[in-house]
Amino acid sequence: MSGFPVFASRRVRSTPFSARIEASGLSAYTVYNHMLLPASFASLEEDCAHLKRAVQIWDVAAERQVQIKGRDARKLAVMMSARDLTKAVPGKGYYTPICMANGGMLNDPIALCIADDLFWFSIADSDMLLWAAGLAHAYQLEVEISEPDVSPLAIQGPLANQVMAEVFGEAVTALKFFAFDYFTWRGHKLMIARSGWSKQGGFEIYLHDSTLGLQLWDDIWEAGKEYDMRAGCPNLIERIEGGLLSYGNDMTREDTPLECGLEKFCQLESGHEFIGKQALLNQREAGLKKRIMGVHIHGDKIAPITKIAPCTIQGQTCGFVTSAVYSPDFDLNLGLAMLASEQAENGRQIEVEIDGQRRPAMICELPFKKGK
Ligand code: THG
Repeated sequence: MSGFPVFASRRVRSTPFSARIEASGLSAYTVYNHMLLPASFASLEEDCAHLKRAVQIWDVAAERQVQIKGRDARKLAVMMSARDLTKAVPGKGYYTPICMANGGMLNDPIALCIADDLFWFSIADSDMLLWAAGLAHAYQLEVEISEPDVSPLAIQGPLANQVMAEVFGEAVTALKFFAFDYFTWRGHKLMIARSGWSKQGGFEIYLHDSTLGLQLWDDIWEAGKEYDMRAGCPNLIERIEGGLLSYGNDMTREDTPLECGLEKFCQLESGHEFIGKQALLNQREAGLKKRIMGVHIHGDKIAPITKIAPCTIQGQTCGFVTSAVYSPDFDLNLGLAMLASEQAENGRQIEVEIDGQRRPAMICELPFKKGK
């Protein structure tokens, strides 16, 4: 990592919550969807341990919404999504890969059906607005594509229910996984979902007016005091342990959802037609050449990797590690790796080269399981 600060600007946008996270122990930013995304507070390890035992408030405004509105909104959303959204209902979110015609992944958003003629794609880090606008133009669809003033704020961790109930009322805790509903706060209608980029459980508030950001933060912060709430962010250790893949890191346009282990989010059997379907069917028929797996990297504790780490088996290249970090709970260096299918077998020994140093490593299934 460079260690140099990142300046905000019109291109590298700050968020409605930036002032608060910067006053709450932020130590590093990353950039996501041309916006600042907090990456660390006390330290990755301390943040991870706290996330697992208490509750955190996350500025995830960088998860931008691509809004598709109009008569053909569903038609476009369906065309873009590997997951079948033809019967998507208002009030539900659907995690879905988005592919190019060759099956390569462009993004892996949560598609939110707001109304029959209104969909949001809560996107990972790539310019999906351009793709949506290009398709709308090419297919002459009756839709408007925009990026609305919507800033997700996540409350994550085992005590999330308690904090949310205090601010929004007990009813919010009845939300089912990936469902959303509307709750009144200071006279404003807020959209809240049970979701978030951790395995610890929690909520995401889709704040629809950035001028309310600081007040919303302050109210939640106040309620969080008795629950040891801290400011946090998607945590590298926790998400690798849980096998949550990061677009741009673990999957890119070079990879298909099948290679990324996301087949269960692709409806290939039904009559659902979407961009990339034929390529995925062909790939499945021909057999996958590579697939994502876990790796245990032996030796001393590593620093998080910032570029791919080549993998070899008896001197032969067999793929690369895309993300890796030391996990205190596993007491192991854990990595995610894109590996040649013929080598991608649980228990197989390989070597991983990190910063010019070769280390022995072992391939394992995802998600990681303790004691294996
Ligand atoms: N929340 C919102 N927007 C987002 C993310 C988010 N946009 C960017 C990124 N994260 C999108 N990617 C994911 C990836 C995985 C999940 C959510 C968003 C996720 N997966 C569940 C899991 O793997 O356990 C399962 C999902 C399911 O079963 O449907 O939560 O986090 N607003």
